[in-house]
Amino acid sequence: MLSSDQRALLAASFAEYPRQSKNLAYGTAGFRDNVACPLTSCFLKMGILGCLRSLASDSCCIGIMITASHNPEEDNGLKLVDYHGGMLEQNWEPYCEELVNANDIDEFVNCIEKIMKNEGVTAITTKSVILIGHDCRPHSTELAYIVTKGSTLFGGLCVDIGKVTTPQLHYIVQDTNKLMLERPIEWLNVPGALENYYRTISYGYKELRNTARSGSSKSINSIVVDCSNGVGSIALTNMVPFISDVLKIDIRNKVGDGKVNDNCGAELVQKSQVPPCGVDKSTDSERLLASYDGDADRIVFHAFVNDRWTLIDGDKIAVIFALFLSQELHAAQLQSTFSIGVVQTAYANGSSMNYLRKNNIQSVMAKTGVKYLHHKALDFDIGVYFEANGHGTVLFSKSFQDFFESEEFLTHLETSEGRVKTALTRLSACLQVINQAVGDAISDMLFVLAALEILEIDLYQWIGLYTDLPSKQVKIPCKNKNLIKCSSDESRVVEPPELQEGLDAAMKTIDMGRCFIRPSGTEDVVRIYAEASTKENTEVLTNLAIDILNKHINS
Ligand code: G16
Repeated sequence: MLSSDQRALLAASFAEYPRQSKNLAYGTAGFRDNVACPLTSCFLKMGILGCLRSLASDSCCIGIMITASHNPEEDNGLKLVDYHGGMLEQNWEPYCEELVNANDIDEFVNCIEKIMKNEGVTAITTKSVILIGHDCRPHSTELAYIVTKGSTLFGGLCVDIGKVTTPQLHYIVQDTNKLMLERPIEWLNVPGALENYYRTISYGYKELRNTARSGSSKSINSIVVDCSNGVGSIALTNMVPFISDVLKIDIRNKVGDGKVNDNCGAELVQKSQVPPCGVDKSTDSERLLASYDGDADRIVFHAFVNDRWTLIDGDKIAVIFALFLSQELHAAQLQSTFSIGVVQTAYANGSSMNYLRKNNIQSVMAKTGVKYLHHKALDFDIGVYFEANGHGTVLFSKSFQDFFESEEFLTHLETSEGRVKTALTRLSACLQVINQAVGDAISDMLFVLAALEILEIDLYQWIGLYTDLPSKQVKIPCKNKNLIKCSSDESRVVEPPELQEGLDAAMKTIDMGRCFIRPSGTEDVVRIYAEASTKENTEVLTNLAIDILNKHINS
């Protein structure tokens, strides 16, 4: 299917960027490794794959984000954004692995031709469109250039939109493809799409706040944000002019202040349960603090209150989202028309699950990884999904969105009064402030602030909604993490069975003990999570789990 000229071009690039020394796996969120791997060949090939995906989806644009997100600055990677704005469809992941791990030019070309045949791409044309975004790692710009090379080699129109957050790229891909159904590709307007991102989200936030009871003493009008020395500081700085009249944002750990994710950011704060550098008990006491990760698709909150530092993780964010949306759905009298549910993972603290249950909010479990949570959230009309690490958003079903865009809704809004009218206005504003494409630290932050204000829940009440069971997470380097296979929601180890038998026996000895082990999909480690009735019990259970892991896998 490929012409001899095309084969010759591919062969030249294959020689210029030799294959990395080891096999790479498409993990929890794309390819990710130390740049010394080297990753250049992988990036070139993903530029080509992006073209194939675009050609297979009627020339819709595809996004490629250069980032290793929460990983150390020395790592890099890429996340592929599919034409609908979500993560790459999972049936394309094996193609990615096959291309990236092709040993020679023949395997490489065969794989391209197989994809073309399977996906109905009859010829390589100039009709593919790729949008590239990148984070602020020192190597990201060069890697973005290599992706561009791969795409242009395949005749693709490749637009490097520069330093953006991962959720901004998802948003722009989603937005652009909606418009491209009606307009030709020449209309592609990246600055306009970015402007639309800031305008829409800030508009929705302000609309929501306008419906809050005025003069509430519970309003949170200022926030300190740790941007993990990452690209989130650029996006947040750009958002400030849109909202500075109602919210004061104090940005810490900006690009250039230090290495990406070094001693700061959502991953450190949530996993190690410590405050980041750049915030201080003496100056930041009793204030709401937030931490983004390196590409700003995660957020957790925290605060120095009553003389101690407290984490407010993704579970507590999910609870506010769910309480607010459920309250408004009922107030709008739409609870029998539209369903609502929350998707969490095995990392969700047991107390958050109990809290949701007590408040009659349905919650279900998914495997770790946004792509899995996203998929389950589609089962609801309002699907809130959140990982404890702060990655999450809300998905609204097509029928929900259609209703709020319909003539019927406008009439209903005009004729309704009082609490029903307010609830309809609020739900409609949620469609603006929430980035439905993917978890977004900026959008999540603004939504949660507005929701807290409307619910009249202050910082102290939010922290006290329920008490987290003491928990601990550790990561253990492992000789071969792939020996471990887990159940579909990753709460149990399936292989080797002795590992789970050991964990079951350990849990029985600990009051309210729960723990699980799973291989990471983004780092070369195995993760252990443990929770129990007390901090001491959690420590004991964690150590038991480490011993069991070492005995069965690392010995
Ligand atoms: C990615 C995924 C998240 C996942 C995290 C850790 O986050 O998008 O869903 O929770 O990796 O995954 P693992 O435990 O498999 O290493 P990010 O923000 O790093 O892209």
